[in-house]
Amino acid sequence: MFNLILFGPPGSGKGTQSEKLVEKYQLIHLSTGNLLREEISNRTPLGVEAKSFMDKGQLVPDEVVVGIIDSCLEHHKDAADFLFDGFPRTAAQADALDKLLNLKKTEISLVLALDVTEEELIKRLLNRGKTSGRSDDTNETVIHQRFAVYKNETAPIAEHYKKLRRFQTVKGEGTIDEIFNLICQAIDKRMKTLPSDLW
Ligand code: B4P
Repeated sequence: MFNLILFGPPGSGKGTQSEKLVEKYQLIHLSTGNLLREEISNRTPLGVEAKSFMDKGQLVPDEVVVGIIDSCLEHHKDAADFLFDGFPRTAAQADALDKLLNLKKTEISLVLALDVTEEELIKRLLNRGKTSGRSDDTNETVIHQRFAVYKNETAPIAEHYKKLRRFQTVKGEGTIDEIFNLICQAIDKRMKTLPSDLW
């Protein structure tokens, strides 16, 4: 089994690179951002609740997001390899993910963090906001709030994966293909060090 976390601040390219990675490595893509936006567009009660947090640049409460991931893992009971995109984002989510994977007798194989300067992130998000219809991308105050949440709540969980020697930083600036190649090199290297019956 191979379980990858794509880590990094808002706009670092997690979603963009995930699309290419799931195709190349046949991973099941679990993006909490996409799953939440799906709830919003279906106007479910969960979506209405999530929207009120996302529009302000805040994180959706842990129990909501962990519940979504739990049911997705349950839905893909027989699947082996997962790509977690935008999850975990808090220490409580990282802890919950360890427990959920433990129940499946597996664990995180690798965490890849996309490294992008704040200046470039702002440029990308405002640019995406022009076409995506995402209200959290059009307002620079909300974007700064998302960066603050990332620094305070998400970035610190890197330590958990560093202790396990599963954490690696990848340059997240350059063309999409250049970054994709760097990510693939890191994955291929890690796969070589895992016993073949584990992936
Ligand atoms: P997400 O959907 O995860 O989105 P993101 O972090 O803003 O963006 P991502 O890093 O995926 O960027 P992308 O590839 O699209 O989260 C949205 C919100 O949902 C959160 O703020 C939060 O409220 C909520 N949420 C999600 N998960 C949660 C959780 N676990 N717990 C609680 N709340 C949660 O790239 C951005 C733009 O850059 C795109 O337009 C792309 O085209 C462009 N781009 C990408 N790579 C590029 C490159 N190399 N060069 C130039 N442009 C590039």
